[in-house]
Amino acid sequence: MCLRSLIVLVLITAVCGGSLAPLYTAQEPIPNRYLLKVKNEYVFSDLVDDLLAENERNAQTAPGFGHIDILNEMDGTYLKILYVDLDYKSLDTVRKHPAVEFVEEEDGRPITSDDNADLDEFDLSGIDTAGKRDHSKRFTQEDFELNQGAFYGLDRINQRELEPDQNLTFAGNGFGVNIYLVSTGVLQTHEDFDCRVRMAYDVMSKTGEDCSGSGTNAAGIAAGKSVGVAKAAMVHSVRVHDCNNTESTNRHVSAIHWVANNLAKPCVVMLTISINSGGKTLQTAAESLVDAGCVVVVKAAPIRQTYGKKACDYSPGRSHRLITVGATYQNDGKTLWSGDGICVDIFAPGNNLMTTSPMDDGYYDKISSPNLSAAFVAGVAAIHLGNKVDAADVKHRILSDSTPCVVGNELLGAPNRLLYVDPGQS
Ligand SMILES: [Ca+2]
Repeated sequence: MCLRSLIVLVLITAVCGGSLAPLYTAQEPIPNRYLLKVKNEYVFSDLVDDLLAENERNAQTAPGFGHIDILNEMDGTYLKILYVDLDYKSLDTVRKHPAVEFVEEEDGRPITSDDNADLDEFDLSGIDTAGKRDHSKRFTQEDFELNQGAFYGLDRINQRELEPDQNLTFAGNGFGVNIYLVSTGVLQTHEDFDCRVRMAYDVMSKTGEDCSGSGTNAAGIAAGKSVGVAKAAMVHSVRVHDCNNTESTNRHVSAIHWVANNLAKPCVVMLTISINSGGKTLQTAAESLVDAGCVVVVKAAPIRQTYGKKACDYSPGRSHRLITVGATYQNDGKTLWSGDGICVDIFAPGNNLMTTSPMDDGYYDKISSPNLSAAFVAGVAAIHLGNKVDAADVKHRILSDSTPCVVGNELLGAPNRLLYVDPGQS
């Protein structure tokens, strides 16, 4: 083919918009619902105008056919997403638009961050209590003393050896650092938070109340004054799960969009969501928070579906730009229910730990959850940020500080690193 013909072909292709943006499918798609990732360099409103005009044309030429309804506009500096309802006639039109980077079907699966459900199949060894809440008890000082083992996480991460030394101190407290917890809400008034939890945003326009537990449990480990790591950090609760634990990708992306547009730095974002198959938009959204200057922490995989599963199969944890956390027992072994494989960045305690309960102000839960492992890392990230480590360097700092070669059990390619933070002066 001569050069001139080639140029003409390229021009025709460009003018006709011949290439289709990738379409990512969902396991259980909601009919007609799509998330459109808009290229960051494109003027968002221009795309909206084009789609509205196309919808108008279709309404006039073929009523009831080819509709495009815009349901949610997320136009941010680092993330531009449109949530739309459209029929198949308009799908290719949308995919051909030069502003559209990719299209993903909205997933209708019930997805949940509540990892504390009934999980009898994991309770195999007698030490694995995943999903068994020693539920919501008002612990007395005596209870705390009798349950020192439930604080093994705090004790373990500030020392290299397995044998606990009862020292739970850290070189820093995360003062001035903002932890955004995108989850089920947080019991703001709990005594262990010392007024450091703020109801930042509720995607469902409710009160931000935690009716599930994952959020309050994770907030305790990340920032509780007695059960947590960053004892002076602020927690901004962003609620995305309703009380039935139903949710949608759109809702999560909306929450992430809100965080990106409202964040105060320095910032750590912890997401308790983790979905298998698909999740391209969710992963892109989570990565946009790194672009915005935050450290982003997620669990390796959800507890219910994890047995035998790789972290790489889950979004957003498969992203190498986030910190993806696997879970260990008190003996440093990887838990049966932890995600593993090469997409894990680090391991942290996650089994049978004491943390704040959503039930009432003075109540505590003794639970197991991969969200708790991620919360330990979020707390340590907050300590580093509070100690003026640059956000862009925090992941490297956490990985290089980690204790190597102590995590037991088959890791299936995951790096053998256990979370470590300096104990400081005790
Ligand atoms: Ca210790």
